[in-house]
Amino acid sequence: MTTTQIIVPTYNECENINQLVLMLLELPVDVSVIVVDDNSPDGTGQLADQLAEQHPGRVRVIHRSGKLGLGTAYLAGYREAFTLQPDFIITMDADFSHHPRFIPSMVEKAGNGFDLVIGSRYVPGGDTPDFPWYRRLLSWGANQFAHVLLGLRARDATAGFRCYRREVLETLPIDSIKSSGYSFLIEMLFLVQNAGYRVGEVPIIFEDRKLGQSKISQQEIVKALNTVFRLFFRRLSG
Ligand SMILES: Nc1nc2c(ncn2[C@@H]2O[C@H](COP(=O)(O)OP(=O)(O)O)[C@@H](O)[C@H]2O)c(=O)[nH]1
Ligand SMILES: [Mg+2]
Repeated sequence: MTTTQIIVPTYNECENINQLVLMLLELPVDVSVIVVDDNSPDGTGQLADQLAEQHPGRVRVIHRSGKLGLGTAYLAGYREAFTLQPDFIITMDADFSHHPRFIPSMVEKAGNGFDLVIGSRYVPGGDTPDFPWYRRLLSWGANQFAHVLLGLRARDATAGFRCYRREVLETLPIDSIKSSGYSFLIEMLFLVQNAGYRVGEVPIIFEDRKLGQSKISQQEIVKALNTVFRLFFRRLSG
């Protein structure tokens, strides 16, 4: 059986973290979990420590001093995962928008020759049932930019629910990525596709979080546009 490390960045997810980690550990795939907590004021980091104590070897926690952003949280998680040499590395939100039930199909596809598998809202079978029209429009617009300006082929270029082949991640110049949040995800996909790796998507139903609050601001969208233009000019200059 293959091994998978799941990276879960957290900031104030005390209502979600316990249930999420327990659900992940019960999946019919060999997974372990790395929580990257940015000193959440609500005590998520302590809850994660308790989970690590209860499940030695299967749950690890990286504590950072304060809210340093999603991009660098992923990077810290990757670095820890590299030391454990799993076959696959998954990233996901802690809020159940990325539901654990989709992980087996993502891992299966990654095992069938795909270097990156995206848990995708925009392939047949995927959906965002809770999105009001303006969020659909915004998300559609962001993907149009990514497709037209950057030539990205994945239908869902901004999704954070991803399964990478570990060897592929290790070859990418990820430490050079400056952007965070949605921008980070677009830049990662840009690197993967341009290195000639194979990208696949499996459908997911993306439900809005029931507990806790979103930490991603509208400002992130503007930053993501910035990133798209920066990468567009990099693409133009070869
Ligand atoms: N470690 C860390 N995690 C973060 C940070 N910002 C957001 N997160 C986590 O990253 C995931 C995505 O954030 P979320 O608020 O759900 O964004 P949204 O899904 O775009 O609304 C969640 O698990 C958050 O707890 C951060 O600065 N540091
Ligand atoms: Mg979320």
